[in-house]
Amino acid sequence: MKRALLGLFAASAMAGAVGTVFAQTAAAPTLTADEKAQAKKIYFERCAGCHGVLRKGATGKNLEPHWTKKDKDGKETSGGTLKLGSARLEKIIALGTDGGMVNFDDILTKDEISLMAKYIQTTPDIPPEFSFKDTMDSWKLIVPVKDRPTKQMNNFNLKNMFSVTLRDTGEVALIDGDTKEIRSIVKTGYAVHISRLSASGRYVYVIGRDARLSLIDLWMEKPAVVAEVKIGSEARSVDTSKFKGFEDKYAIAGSYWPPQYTIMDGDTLKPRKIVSTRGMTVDGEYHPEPRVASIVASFIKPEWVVNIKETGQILLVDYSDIENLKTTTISSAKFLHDGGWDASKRYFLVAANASNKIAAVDTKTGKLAALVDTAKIPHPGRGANFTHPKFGPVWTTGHLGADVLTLISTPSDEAKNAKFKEFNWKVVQEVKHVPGNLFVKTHPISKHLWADSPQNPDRELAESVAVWDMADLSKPKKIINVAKDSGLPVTKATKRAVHPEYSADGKEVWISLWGGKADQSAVVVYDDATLALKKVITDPKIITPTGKFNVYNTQHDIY
Ligand code: DHE
Repeated sequence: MKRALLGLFAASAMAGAVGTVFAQTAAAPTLTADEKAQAKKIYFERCAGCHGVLRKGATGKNLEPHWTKKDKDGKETSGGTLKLGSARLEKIIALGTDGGMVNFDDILTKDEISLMAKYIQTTPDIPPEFSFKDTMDSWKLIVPVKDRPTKQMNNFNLKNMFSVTLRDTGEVALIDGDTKEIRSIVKTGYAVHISRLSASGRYVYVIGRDARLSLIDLWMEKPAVVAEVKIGSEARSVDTSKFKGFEDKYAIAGSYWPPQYTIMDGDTLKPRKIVSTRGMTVDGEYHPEPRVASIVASFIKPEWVVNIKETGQILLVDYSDIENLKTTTISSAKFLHDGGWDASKRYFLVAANASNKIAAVDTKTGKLAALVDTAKIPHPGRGANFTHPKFGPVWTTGHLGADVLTLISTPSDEAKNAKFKEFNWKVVQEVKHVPGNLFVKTHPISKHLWADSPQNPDRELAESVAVWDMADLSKPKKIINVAKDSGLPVTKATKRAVHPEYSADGKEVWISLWGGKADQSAVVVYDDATLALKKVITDPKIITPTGKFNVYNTQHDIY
């Protein structure tokens, strides 16, 4: 069965068509209360990430009734805009589009598809807000600080522990990087998304799509959740305070709904402050749902870089005095998503994905350093830094929507790299890959650059990763079929090879096989120097592994 190219990350030229007035539309289809409740649930689980809770569009299309319903006279166009209606919507939901919408005919039943086609012609529901009191009421301190160990109680090499997202079971597996044994499986939020580390490396913060934030203490004999809080109803990002003197002091988590970020105490998750992100886009339009995309902690100032998706505003939030919070607002480009530091950790590079740009912020001066045009839909994860033989330090992003990896020259360590200044903030090379890439990765001691392609419609490519020799990128890349290497039985669902992550010593690369919801899957480990298969970590509990976060590399932002 075909799976459209961009999968969950559908992109569109219609993105962000906010507030347009269209011709009078026909009455919306009616739904019973039960149908509406069912459709709302499906929308939250499957659609909101790309199209937005208010359906105003971002990575996915605008899905408001002025566009999804036919006109009163049944016309399918208005002012040059294509109108949809039930039959066309059902087809799009079932089969996807060349524009990037995923096909859902292998996930939803025919009745569910028809229900969703009707639901998105109705006026979007506005979900409730989430106040400071709601956040406080949800807060659970499971093990108070005074009852926690005062030293590490296990003999694990915590530096080389991996927090592995088990997406569809709402858990993370803590896997020992030395022995490859599962040390603990911890219940977290719904469709758990990312893990981040405290500055000390003791605490793991895990955020679920349902905005449940879990704090795991790695010092316990068996690492477990010691605190939990809900920071809204939908979320994707979390980080901690990493500047000297503030280590492990605060955590910050960003929500998609309501659009706001929450600052908490780092060791308990006790809420301290909530800040709304509603406001003006870089184009000067008010946006009611500017979602918080990536957040990263600066090492050179007590600041977080908070990227606001729909408005394209990058916030530098100074946490040195959270009662009197100071924020620098930097205009970049709309649809900010994921990103990472350059090698010097002075510049943060973030994809404005549906704008086909990378924005670079200079966190030393608090100013935009550059806005770089790239190929379609950059998706760096946190990117990959290395020294290019001709262009000096570069930061790399892959693309969901283009068949290249883009290398951007960065000024990292200006004194040492003055001779490369003329290239700074330019795309110095595009390396041929395949579309449907999500993550790239390398390590300071490695000579290899790894890239996945899990969203590629070709099963073989989705199940493989590509590896380049960074000393000579013109050499043919090596393709590794991770699904075949795993030795797991072939099942109906594609086993998408996703998210390369290095071990703490930079000698191994771990790749997840993101298989079907009911399929036992694996994390496959390769030797980075020889590219030989080293170990297949599998277990009945390894279901839908996706992101993996090595403690040391995540703690120090090594990539
Ligand atoms: Fe992610 C990072 C949002 C779908 C795996 N993802 C991020 C970040 C954001 C984001 C904003 C950056 C967080 C940060 O650095 O603070 N992701 C979204 C979506 O809105 C989207 C497109 C749709 C959705 O409904 O959620 C989405 N993401 C996915 C997936 O389907 C992936 C592939 C599998 C999964 O586990 O859900 C996925 N996203 C990841 C991973 C990272 C991530 C592994 C962290 C990468 C890293 O190395 O730091």
